[in-house]
Amino acid sequence: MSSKPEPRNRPASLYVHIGMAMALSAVLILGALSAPIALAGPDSDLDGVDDSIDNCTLVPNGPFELSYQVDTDGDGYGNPCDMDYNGDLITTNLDFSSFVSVFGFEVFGADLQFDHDGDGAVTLNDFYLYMQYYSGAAGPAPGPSAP
Ligand SMILES: [Ca+2]
Ligand SMILES: [Ca+2]
Ligand SMILES: [Ca+2]
Ligand SMILES: [Ca+2]
Repeated sequence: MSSKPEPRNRPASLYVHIGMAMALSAVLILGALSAPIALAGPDSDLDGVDDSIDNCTLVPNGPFELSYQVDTDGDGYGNPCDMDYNGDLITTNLDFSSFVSVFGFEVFGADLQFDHDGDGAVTLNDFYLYMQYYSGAAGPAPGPSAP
């Protein structure tokens, strides 16, 4: 009678190990999904999104920003750097008229294109951002791809 008795807690400890392995897997998967996009190219605005896939390469709108890569009108330029609302590739009084029509309001749907800072409303800060892109009738057009 020298054999040892089987440990009684083996099944419970097995479940603990399986549980720990599943928890570790979940942490690793979530970490990979939430990590900034790391590519080999430059990140000019240092927002954590590589220039090659950044829709505002000179305006921070990456994963560290509130407005995170939102491009409401789907033209390839993110809302923080796209003040060309009518798509004529120049930021003019025509765009400003559209901006004024929603100024001071919370915006939804297509009107989110006027919310350049991504806070859900069109306010003075959005106006300030708009004016950084405004070009007069005779000046060079910054257009939606300008910094
Ligand atoms: Ca970037
Ligand atoms: Ca856009
Ligand atoms: Ca325009
Ligand atoms: Ca806003």
